Amino acid sequence: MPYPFPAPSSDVDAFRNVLKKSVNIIVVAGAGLSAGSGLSTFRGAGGYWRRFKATTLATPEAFEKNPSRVWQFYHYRREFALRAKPNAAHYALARFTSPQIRESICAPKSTFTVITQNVDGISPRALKEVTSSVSIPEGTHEHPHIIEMHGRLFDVICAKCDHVSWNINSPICDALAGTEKILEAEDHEVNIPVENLPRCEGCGELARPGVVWFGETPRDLDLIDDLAQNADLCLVVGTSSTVYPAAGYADIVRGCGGKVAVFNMERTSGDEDADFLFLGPCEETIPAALGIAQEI
Ligand code: BJW
Ligand code: ZN
Repeated sequence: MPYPFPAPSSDVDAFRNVLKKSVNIIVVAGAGLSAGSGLSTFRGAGGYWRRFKATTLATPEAFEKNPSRVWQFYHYRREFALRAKPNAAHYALARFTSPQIRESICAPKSTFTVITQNVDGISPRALKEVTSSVSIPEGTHEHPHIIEMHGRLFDVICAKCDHVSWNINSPICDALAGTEKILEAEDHEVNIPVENLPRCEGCGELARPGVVWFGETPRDLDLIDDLAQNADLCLVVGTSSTVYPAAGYADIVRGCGGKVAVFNMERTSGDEDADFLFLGPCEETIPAALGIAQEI
């Protein structure tokens, strides 16, 4: 046997045999899950907005320095996400949430949780859509079907009093209207006064997007740790596995004796340790590996 582990397999039948024995299954998803819906990823060629690296705008410091620019970035992404449609990978994962569908594919009484780093709200939307055709029990606070660990684009949080409101208005405020069409240089940058940016519904102070920036604590970490420690299979879908703590969940699963399957367009950090590696667009590889046809 090669040292330290054999190379990951891309054998779908072998993967299905593992699924058949799996009781607690988690997915750790990233921007690549929504790439097939037309959304940009964070790293690589697509990871720029105007001339800025997306990751440099996803920080509390960037917001403090230039809330107008950061709000324009998030307004652009809100507008895009609102109009984007779930792709075949979102739908396959949503359908897999149905215990009836898993019954013939996984071990009896299996559980399935999608832990997504994405803030675009497309996975919850796909889940809502498929519940009209497949039976899915309501998720609960303790056992949600989807955990949006980096927050949600459509939550707006007060930067002062922490009041949270769900807001899908398009545009979110008059001053941001049309700025999503400005795509290039700094010359065209509109500087919106803070009083015209989104404000807290409660206290009227400046509000911010309800997402988790670098240096902030992701949501539901205790719940996710529990899920990872008890998982016997982890599907790592469309993430570069470079941002922690999400990048560490596959290791936790493996450390507790579970298996890991990576679905990505390209080789990513740590995938050599995975049991399975399915290279290609996840909107093709996920439905194929799970054996779930798109029926929506
Ligand atoms: C396809 C595809 C297709 C394309 N099909 N595939 C060591 C340990 C712990 C923490 C740290 C550490 N070192 C540093 C830290 C801190 C930091 C960190 O990890 N930094 C790294 C850069 C090193 N982490 C944090 O600050 C986090 N907080 C934290 O650690 O708090 C402390 C704490 C921890 C634990 C307990 C208690 C306290 C917070 C991280 C927040 C990240 N925020 C962002 C922005 C969110 C809002 C927004 O969307 O704007 O999250 S940054 C950005 O990166 C975003 C993403 O969710 C995240 C991950 O990116 P993702 O999804 O992987 O995207 P890409 O672009 O990198 O990859 C896409 C992949 O898809 C590629 O591989 C493509 O090939 C692939 N792909 N098309 C399949 N069709
Ligand atoms: Zn407030």
